[in-house]
Amino acid sequence: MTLEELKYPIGKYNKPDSYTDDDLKGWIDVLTALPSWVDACIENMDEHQLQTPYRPEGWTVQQVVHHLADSHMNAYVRLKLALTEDNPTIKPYDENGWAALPDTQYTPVNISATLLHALHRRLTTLLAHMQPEQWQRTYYHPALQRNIALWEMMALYAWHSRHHIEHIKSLRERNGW
Ligand code: NI
Repeated sequence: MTLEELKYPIGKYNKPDSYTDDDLKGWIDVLTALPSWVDACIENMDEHQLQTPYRPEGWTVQQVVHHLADSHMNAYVRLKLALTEDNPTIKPYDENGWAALPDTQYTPVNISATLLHALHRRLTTLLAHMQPEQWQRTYYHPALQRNIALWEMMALYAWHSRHHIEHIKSLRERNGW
């Protein structure tokens, strides 16, 4: 496998131009399933396996799982800001910096798995009660320098969920774990 294939096992994120109700449902289904996918893909991993990078120079399995929690906590805050303020400017964060902080190193991976269950329960409860017009609400992403609508946000985080799950699954497959 090339480094690019290891890095982007499901391909890079492609911004959709539009969406259907079925697309939305599919993205929300992914976000609903993600915590259980995390449980399944780290099941029975030992300490050595959890500390193995999913690719050369890449994050370890433990860092990937904690990163999903970091990223999706930020996403949840962005969603709530966009639902309650007019096109708020959100705060980007240094994801590699976060992944290098001591909580990522010293917190057992199952803590973030549990966190993701709780977080995604609140996230998907909120999503299930969105009014159709609320999907058009936006936030401004200063690093991307554009507005992101909430429907597109769902496409992005559904991709993000599958992207990182596949990192762990493909590492396990390659190693016969
Ligand atoms: Ni990520």
